[in-house]
Amino acid sequence: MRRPISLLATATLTLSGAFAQGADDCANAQPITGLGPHPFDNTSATPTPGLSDCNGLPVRKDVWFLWTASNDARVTVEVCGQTTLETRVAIYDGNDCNNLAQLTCSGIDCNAGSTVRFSANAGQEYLIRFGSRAVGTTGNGTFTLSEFIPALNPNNGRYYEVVPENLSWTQARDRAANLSWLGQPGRLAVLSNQADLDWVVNNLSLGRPWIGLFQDTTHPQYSEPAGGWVWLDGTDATFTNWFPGEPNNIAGGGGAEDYAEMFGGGEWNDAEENHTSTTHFLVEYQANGVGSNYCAANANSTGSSSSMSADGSAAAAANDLTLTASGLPSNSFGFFITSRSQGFAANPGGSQGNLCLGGTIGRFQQQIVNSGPSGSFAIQADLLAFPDPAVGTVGVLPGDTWNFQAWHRDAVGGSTTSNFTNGLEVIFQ
Ligand SMILES: [Ca+2]
Ligand SMILES: [Ca+2]
Ligand SMILES: [Ca+2]
Repeated sequence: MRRPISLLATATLTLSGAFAQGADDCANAQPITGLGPHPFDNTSATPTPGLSDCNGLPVRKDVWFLWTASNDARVTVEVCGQTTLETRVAIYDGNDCNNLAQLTCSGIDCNAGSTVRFSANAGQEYLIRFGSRAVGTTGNGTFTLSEFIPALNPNNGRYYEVVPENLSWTQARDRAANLSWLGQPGRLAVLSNQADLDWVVNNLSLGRPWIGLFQDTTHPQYSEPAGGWVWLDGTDATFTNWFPGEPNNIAGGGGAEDYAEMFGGGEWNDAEENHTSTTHFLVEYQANGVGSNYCAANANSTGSSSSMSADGSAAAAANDLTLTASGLPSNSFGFFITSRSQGFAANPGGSQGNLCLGGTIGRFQQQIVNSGPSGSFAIQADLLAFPDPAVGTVGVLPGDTWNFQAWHRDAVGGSTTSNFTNGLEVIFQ
């Protein structure tokens, strides 16, 4: 356990002023709370014996803070632009200096400073450690604690976050899986259609991140350099956005390149697992949606399949349900259909897609919608008036199960056809 700060030690520190901006020893870490800027100064600091761990890089002449989180949050510790000292920062879980559990560490993100991000829980303590990168250097500055909110892509309901941490692809994959947002686990981003890729390129500052794409050398279509690439959701990479000349499977050290990174413009490169130039990783959090998908969709003219999702509430009394179809060809007309029964019919009426509904199928027919440039459309479904051909409209009741799909126009090889999203089952409460 961390030693309690004695009154004598506190008095000594205050009188000398030497470490008023961070304590030299972990055991006396300076308590801080709240967000915003905090000063640090390691001018008179000494190294922590035997502790130099920042992904194998030293944190020299370190000073320590003990921060208590006031609420659950993703928290960024930022030093960029706030010091001229080349710093490194490491974050440890809890206050046990004899058994330090490092959460994250960085030192790569800007010329002098660094940025790290970690998940904090209300009331818990975290040790923040600052030090110099280079031998013989010290200095001062401020670091800023701020709450980080992942960005919502309204087209697919997923949240995205570029994590500033220089890990191998495998480490990044595992780190992402241990993050969560709004109760949903993270994963390296699956960018399996143009719309999802365009959104992250247009809305995030990407740096140079790993994405959730790798080459499965046991895949039946595996061949170098382009065969057998698979997303972390288990789907084959049918849509790709390789940088010209990539993938090339030519690692700097002569090794294989089986992991995908993304450049700032959104193009991909195959890289070796421990590619140190890949300084970030892109995490997505699953949509905090209503219902569960069933029945696979066929690929449409985008090269990928479209998907059906719902947001809002599964409580019938709330009458708050938004139906969304995404991953569609742009500027295509479509509408939503619903039934109490699931079913399966391949290529109904010459469609390229699969009908996943059975029984009596109703169509939200006043609401023909267009997918526009984003390739998605959505409607607010009125739970008081669901379409039912047998009786006109019916109200949704608690305990009801309803299934949804979207039909849409598509253009394949110059001829006009149609396709369907996958199915979505919602059990109302
Ligand atoms: Ca120290
Ligand atoms: Ca390869
Ligand atoms: Ca390459």
